[in-house]
Amino acid sequence: MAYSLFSGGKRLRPILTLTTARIFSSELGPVSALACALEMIHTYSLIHDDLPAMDNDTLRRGRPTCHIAFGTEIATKAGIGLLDQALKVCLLAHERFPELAQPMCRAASELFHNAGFDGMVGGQIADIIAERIKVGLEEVRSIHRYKTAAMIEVAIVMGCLLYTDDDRTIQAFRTFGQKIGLAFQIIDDILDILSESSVLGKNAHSDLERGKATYPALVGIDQSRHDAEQLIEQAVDALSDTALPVQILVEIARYVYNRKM
Ligand code: GRG
Repeated sequence: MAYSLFSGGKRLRPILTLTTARIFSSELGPVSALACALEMIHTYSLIHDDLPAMDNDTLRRGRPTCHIAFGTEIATKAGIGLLDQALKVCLLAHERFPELAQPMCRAASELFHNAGFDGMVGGQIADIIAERIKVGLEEVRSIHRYKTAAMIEVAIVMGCLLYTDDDRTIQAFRTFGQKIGLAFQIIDDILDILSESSVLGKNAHSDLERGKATYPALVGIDQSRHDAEQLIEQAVDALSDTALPVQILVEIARYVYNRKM
């Protein structure tokens, strides 16, 4: 669990949670617990995604994948252990900050909702099925939405739920998260084609080797870049009505588009 959790990674999701929270407050203790839980769930998903029965990858975050380092049995348990730990961190934080019990509960339940069958796990199952049948762009977009964007969306939404219950504000941040989440996966698919394992810290060209119907495989790299850029602009637009100091989030959105790993 520690090997994978502390082996680096961009920490994009917890950074999004904390950056969003800082727009509303300088008191980040309670939301930090949620950000850590999110990164634990994300790390478990990477461990399981790399397993021989899944993508069978050997490199992750610049190091041998968890099952290469410890074997499939231990890696499987490490993933489940991180998911358990995420729940424990949320429950302990809930106990430690009783004055925030209600919004913490709402944030944690949205986290586990988006991580589960109605989010990341469901998207991963759709992705597995899509490898066995022919799928088009709409299906690929839907897979991206559940498999990847759901966790990025909840990263942002958790960052505001503890500080506001204004539905319009929450919806603006939610839209921002959904849009950059979709752009993130399109860019990920482009990097899988154009980049190298040594830069990515994970196995490059794996989608090509598996013959996966990715976004660039269906519409080409230029169109994919264009669509990702449009999603980033739509994300930035969604925040523009909030009249909040969102500049750092806007910069992170641009990073999602320009990232090299
Ligand atoms: C068997 C149903 C089933 C699930 C297996 C849920 C799951 C495990 C995997 C989730 C799917 C997944 C790995 C989505 C990909 C999202 C993605 C592009 C991850 C890489 O995120 P980065 O680039 O990684 O932020 P770092 O290492 O920087 O944190």
